[in-house]
Amino acid sequence: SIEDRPSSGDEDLDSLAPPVPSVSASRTEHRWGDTTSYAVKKKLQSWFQLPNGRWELGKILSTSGTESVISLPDEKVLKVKTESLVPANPDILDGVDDLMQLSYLNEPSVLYNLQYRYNQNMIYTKAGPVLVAINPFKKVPLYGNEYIEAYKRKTNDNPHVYAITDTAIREMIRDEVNQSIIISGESGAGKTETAKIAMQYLAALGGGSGIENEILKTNPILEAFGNAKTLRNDNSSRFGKLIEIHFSETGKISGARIQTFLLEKSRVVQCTEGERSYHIFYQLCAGAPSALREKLNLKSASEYKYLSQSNCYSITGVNDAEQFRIVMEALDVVHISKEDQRSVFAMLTAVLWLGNISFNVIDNENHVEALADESLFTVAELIGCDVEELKLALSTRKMRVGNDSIVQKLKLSQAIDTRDALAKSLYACLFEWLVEQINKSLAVGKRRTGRSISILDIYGFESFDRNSFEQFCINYANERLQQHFNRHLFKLEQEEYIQDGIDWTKVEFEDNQDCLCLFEKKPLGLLSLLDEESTFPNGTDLTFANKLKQHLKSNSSFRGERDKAFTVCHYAGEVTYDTSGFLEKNRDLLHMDSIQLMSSCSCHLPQIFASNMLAQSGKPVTGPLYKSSGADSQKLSVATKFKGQLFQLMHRLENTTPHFIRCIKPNNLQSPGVYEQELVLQQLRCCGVLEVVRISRSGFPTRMSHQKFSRRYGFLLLENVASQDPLSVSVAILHQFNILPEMYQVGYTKLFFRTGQIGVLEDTRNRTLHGVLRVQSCFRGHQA
Ligand code: AD9
Ligand code: MG
Repeated sequence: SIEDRPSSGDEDLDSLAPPVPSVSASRTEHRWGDTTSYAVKKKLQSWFQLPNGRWELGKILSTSGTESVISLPDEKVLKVKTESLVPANPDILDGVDDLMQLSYLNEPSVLYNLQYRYNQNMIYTKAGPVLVAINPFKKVPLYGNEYIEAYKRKTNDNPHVYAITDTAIREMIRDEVNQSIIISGESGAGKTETAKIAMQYLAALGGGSGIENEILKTNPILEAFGNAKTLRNDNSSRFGKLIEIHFSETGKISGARIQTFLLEKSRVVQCTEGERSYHIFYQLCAGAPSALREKLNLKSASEYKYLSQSNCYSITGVNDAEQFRIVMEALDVVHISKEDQRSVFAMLTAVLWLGNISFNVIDNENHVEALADESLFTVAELIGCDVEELKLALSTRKMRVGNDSIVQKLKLSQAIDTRDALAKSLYACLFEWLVEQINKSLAVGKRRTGRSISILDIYGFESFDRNSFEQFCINYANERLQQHFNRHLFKLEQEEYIQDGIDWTKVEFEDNQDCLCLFEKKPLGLLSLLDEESTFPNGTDLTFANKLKQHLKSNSSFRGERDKAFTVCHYAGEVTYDTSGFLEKNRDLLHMDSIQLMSSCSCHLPQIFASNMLAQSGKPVTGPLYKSSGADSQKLSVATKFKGQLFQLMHRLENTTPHFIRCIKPNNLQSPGVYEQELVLQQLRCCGVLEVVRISRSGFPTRMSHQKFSRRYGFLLLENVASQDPLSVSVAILHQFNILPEMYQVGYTKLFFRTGQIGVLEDTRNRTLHGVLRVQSCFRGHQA
């Protein structure tokens, strides 16, 4: 099949290019001696890095071997080392829409090109096969029906999420292969917005049955329950999401399936100053109608400890009450019954009231008992359990010693942990249940065609001052994704060249296999060691950290740190993790007493949650419920479950044609118009954008089998070649059209072309075909 990646467009620009530089994998381009000397010789514009790190465009006035004199825009004239100059592109290339078109591909030129476009609201730029999207942090006039229509009709060919989504649809139909759109980037870079924009386009093109509206309405619901304001993003997704949109034979949307990954549930009970818990809590408190408030005994957000601890209730520009109405409406659309909706709100309120339950010390051994106050009564009422049982579940633990069952009283910290674990569990189960209900509503009928487009919006790489278990999992997921990206854009591409026997100098790329091994190796990898330590009754975060240091010290991606910390060298940078809380978060235990409490509730949601939990741990509801540890050791650890989910995800993605979008955050202020070079550069580097462009540019992105090529263009040949084999016909075509030898390679089975080469042939073919058709229709006209 033809795999014509986006062409570099204006071919005349090629003549401006210096001699094609040798392919190099170095990240800094200073070492491109040959191109620098070319620029110096021609006295072209050149980039010069100021001591503060900013790149300035200078004009080379004179050069004497190792030293050059340049003039900067502010008229300043500087004498600099010639080797520190980086060639700049001619003005005519300002703001090209594909970085592949840059004559000089180096960091300052790429930064400048993206900034040039960004300043004019052109937030999308191609980097070879990858779409780069820079967050505008403001409304840009690039979306809506008019734009959708233009991309559909191909009258707008500027890079866009719509364009990449359009390609995905076409390739799905043409090749009968499932597609995926993989969106990555740091927190706040715009992944979720980008995913919604892609969904909009799919809905517009594949809509008609009404299911597309349901699919779009899942966004406000999942964002309400799974997003929160963080210091980095007012609407930060705290879960990963893959939405698989199915199409019928006629190209219409027939249904969808959502898979979510690892919700950050610690946020329900604990959240940093200035951040918020999940949006839905504030929306409910602000927007619930009075009848509902009364029924739930719902107060305002500031009255709940879980919400008040971080001292942040509102988000600039967001009306929570209004959002609540939008969510309620969306719940209707995805067929969550009114009764279920009421149960959902009751669970949410129960979680909030749980946080207000406090404890009294009852003996001189510091054992405690839950205070029988409004909080306790309301929780019991909302989940439908006996107040005494709730009190017992929060203040005691039943244990089995031999054949006897004994009751142990809890100390304050144990009681608080038990209470918080119940709150987290209730919320996480609610989230899962909701996704399941949505999936039921969106379910594809029995007539599956198996054709789908999946959109992946997963939390980006995170590196904070203090990094915990959540960042550990998130960054592990990003390593997996990065490998997928590398495999497709570097490895598979080059393997194909080599397999087909073409002349190719291998491009090196930052392989992250070592880091993945550090996580996954058995038995001495981060995940295995974490699981092992989590099952030891005496294991602590400190013993875990020490084990890592003991076993992994020789691994080049690992470094032990003082106390309980360790550092991992990720593809995107080094991150130091503090192991405090790792074991507990990985075990994620909910005591049997709490599960049993939930299964005894008269409300149906807690019952469902309890039986799901028991099913997951493979335990019967009856029978020996208590073990000496009071915990259930058969349950999969969080890290292991997550790893399994990721493997399954990768397996699914491997069977699709991927389309990559890299979102970039231009500043940390969430402000429009601010473009911080260093920040952008660091993101471009960590996802290998320059390398991708380089490989695409020096590679042969268009390829076609000898058969297909000879069939498609053979009729354009002036001499009759009907009797010849496809290879000879192909070669004859190449000669007739004067395709330069450096512009293509003949492989064993395919022809490989540099960007834009096939365009001439396609044009001639179209013109010829059109001519023939016109002649034919004229001829028919005459006959009639
Ligand atoms: V996180 O990893 O979930 O914390 P995301 O998903 O990468 O993050 P998000 O899509 O939520 O970031 O974007 C952050 C904010 O940037 C949005 O709330 C918008 O205010 C803003 N944004 C992002 N993309 C666009 C856009 N195409 N147009 C306008 C945008 N604003
Ligand atoms: Mg997001």
